[in-house]
Amino acid sequence: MQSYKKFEDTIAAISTPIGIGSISAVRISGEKAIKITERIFKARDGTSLYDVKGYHAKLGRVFDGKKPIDEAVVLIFKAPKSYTGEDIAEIFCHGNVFLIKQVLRLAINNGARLANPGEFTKRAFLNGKISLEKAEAITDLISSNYKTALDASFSVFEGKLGEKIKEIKEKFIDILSELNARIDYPDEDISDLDVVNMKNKIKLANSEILKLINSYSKGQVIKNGVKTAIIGPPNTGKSTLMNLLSGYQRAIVSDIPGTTRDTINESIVLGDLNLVLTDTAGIRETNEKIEKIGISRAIDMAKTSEIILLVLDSSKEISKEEIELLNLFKKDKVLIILNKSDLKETICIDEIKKYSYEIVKISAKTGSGIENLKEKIYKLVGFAPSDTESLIMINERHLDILNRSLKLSDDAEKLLKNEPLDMTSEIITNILEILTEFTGENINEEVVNMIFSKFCVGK
Ligand SMILES: Nc1nc2c(ncn2[C@@H]2O[C@H](COP(=O)(O)OP(=O)(O)OP(=O)(O)O)[C@@H](O)[C@H]2O)c(=O)[nH]1
Ligand SMILES: [Mg+2]
Repeated sequence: MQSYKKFEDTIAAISTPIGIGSISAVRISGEKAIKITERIFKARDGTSLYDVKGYHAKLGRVFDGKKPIDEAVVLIFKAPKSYTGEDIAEIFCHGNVFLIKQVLRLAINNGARLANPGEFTKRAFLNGKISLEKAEAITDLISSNYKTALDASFSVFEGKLGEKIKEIKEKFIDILSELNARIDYPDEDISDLDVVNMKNKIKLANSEILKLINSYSKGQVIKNGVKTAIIGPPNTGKSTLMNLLSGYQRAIVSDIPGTTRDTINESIVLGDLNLVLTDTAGIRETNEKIEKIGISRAIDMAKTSEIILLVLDSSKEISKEEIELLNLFKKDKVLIILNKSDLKETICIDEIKKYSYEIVKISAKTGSGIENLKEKIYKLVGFAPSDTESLIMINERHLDILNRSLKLSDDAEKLLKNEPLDMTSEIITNILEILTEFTGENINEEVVNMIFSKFCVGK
């Protein structure tokens, strides 16, 4: 049976975005939630909120003293059947910023305290309503800018990562019990430890941990997008490509070389992959002051990007400057785009092939070759569309837990010999303790506070 904590304060916050909308909500949670709401809200049918059952709503009016300020719906949740495990009243008003702030102020004047960031979810965690990794998945979910990141955090929220960790823990428990049987009952008639078999079991658990750790870099890619610079000489069609990928006329396109001066950013979705694109000034020798600044920005951008799309004009012969560009960057982050494939090909492809970059032919003007481009970008990033279907870790704390576990588990595997088994047993016990940090069962208060401080107010 879950025991529920009694928090002294009843907390309140605006739970909907601050802005104009059809409704806004104030959430009040704690022992006095209903008492406070009863002071500022009167149901139209005269029912006292104390008599309203959990999961039931009442239509009525919110009062500032004797003055009604808005018509509202109050939704009641009764402890322990609520998000926090406490009594909760949610007041739904019309979506006006001043109005909802006034309702919050009324709740506070009548005995609630303003909730800290993440405090509702923190109470839910401390009341055993959700595990820590699920609480974290809620922040990841709310802050996801991309659909794939949203899917990944939702699968953590649904408990998929928790299940995987449980499986790994069971593997270690199995190993530990075999070791401990021999340590605790040395005189009993138990067969000698099969060291090779035991090492294999540890290796298997290791490989499961490693799989999750490896998914983290993919998690970062889908969470933050891949920083991608579009660079190349002037007039090769960089801005045209930027516009094609963005789906609208983001950058100015013209046949005058040197059109783009500054860097231009746009986040785009390419199939299942998110790219943070930067279109840059065409690189060439120039004495023009502003253009020079733009070119140096382009080079800086290329250096700090994860991948570079180097756009060349395939209808022209390759220039000395282009050859210099080909020498400038690391091979594994560059994709050569031979643009203007709708025109007659003049560029000497063999010359470019010498540099052993990946090459793709497209026409940014007609859109031909885009599917090919997408595949080459996936390849360059090391991303497969099916990746989004497997379990992906996106949270840094989870990564840290798994890294620490993996290190110990490696040690355990190396250390394991026939005798003595005590050391290995101790290490495995440690791993199990570390893995428990996932759900937050044995985690200290400071860490809990740090995790919830990253939440937004009202969640
Ligand atoms: N035929 C053809 N023309 C293209 C293609 N892509 C771009 N262009 C034309 O090439 C010219 C230059 O295009 P931009 O996209 O402005 O080139 P840019 O590389 O951004 O040029 P700067 O900003 O000056 O560095 C424009 O007239 C475009 O219409 C293409 O695939 N085929
Ligand atoms: Mg341009």
